[in-house]
Amino acid sequence: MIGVFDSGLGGLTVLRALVSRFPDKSFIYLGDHANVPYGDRSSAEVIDLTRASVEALFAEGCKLALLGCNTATAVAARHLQQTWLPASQWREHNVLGIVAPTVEAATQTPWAVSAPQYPQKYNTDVIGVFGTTRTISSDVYPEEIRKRCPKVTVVQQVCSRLAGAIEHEAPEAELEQLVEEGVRGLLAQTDGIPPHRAILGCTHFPLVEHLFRRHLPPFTRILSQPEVVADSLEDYLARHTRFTAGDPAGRLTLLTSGNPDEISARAQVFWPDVAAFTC
Ligand code: DGN
Repeated sequence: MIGVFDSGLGGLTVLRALVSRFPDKSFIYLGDHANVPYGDRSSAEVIDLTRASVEALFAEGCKLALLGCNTATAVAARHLQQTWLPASQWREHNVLGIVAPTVEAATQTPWAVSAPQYPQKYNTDVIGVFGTTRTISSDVYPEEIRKRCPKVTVVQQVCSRLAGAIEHEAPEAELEQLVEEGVRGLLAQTDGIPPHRAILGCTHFPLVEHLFRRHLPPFTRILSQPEVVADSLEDYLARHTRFTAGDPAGRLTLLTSGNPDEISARAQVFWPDVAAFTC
């Protein structure tokens, strides 16, 4: 079984893409709703909470845990993979993050300098990254992007309240205001030059992608992190069959550290037929 983890509901955007890409695989999702949001927590807290959730997924029978959370990936993935896992009872298991595949996709295709829809006057390589405070302050996106494309300009923007507002079902107008503030903040750093492509570097943000679309110029390409992660996992599973060998086919279990009834109701936006979360 493949475990997918997020601080809350955001990772369901990733899970939805995975379930549709791998209908025969079985997934257990764990949302740490008792502790969401993670974005403004200290690194030590994010590491501890992420490790506890990964252990819970392993204890449920997952051999692979995917951090469907940029904050957890930015802060905890390397520690879990390189320090904690090898010294733990789970050393045959693995933890995957979602930043590397996102960076790979964002830097893969030829630069928009040659894209006809991109106005010549903005002929500069710019990638915009929107994320939580912790993800942005980790600098993981600019560092990883520059390793692959040293000449690219990476502009980052914290959208500190957005994930929490999405999680707690804030009204659309409030969400739009937060998105608009984020886009304005990003453009203010580039003298108004819009990014060629934008990374919604928080798995909650695809739930308001339409609002980012509304406030970003039409020629800015918004990267779909859930699809990119599904592509990357497909490649990984083809090379590492042992993580899913012998699994039951097509099961989906949703777990939460929060209130199962409340979360179940929200998850039905994604899967109307998924009955309930278990704690
Ligand atoms: N969805 C998470 C992310 O991708 O960063 C975290 C949201 C949060 O807990 N603030």
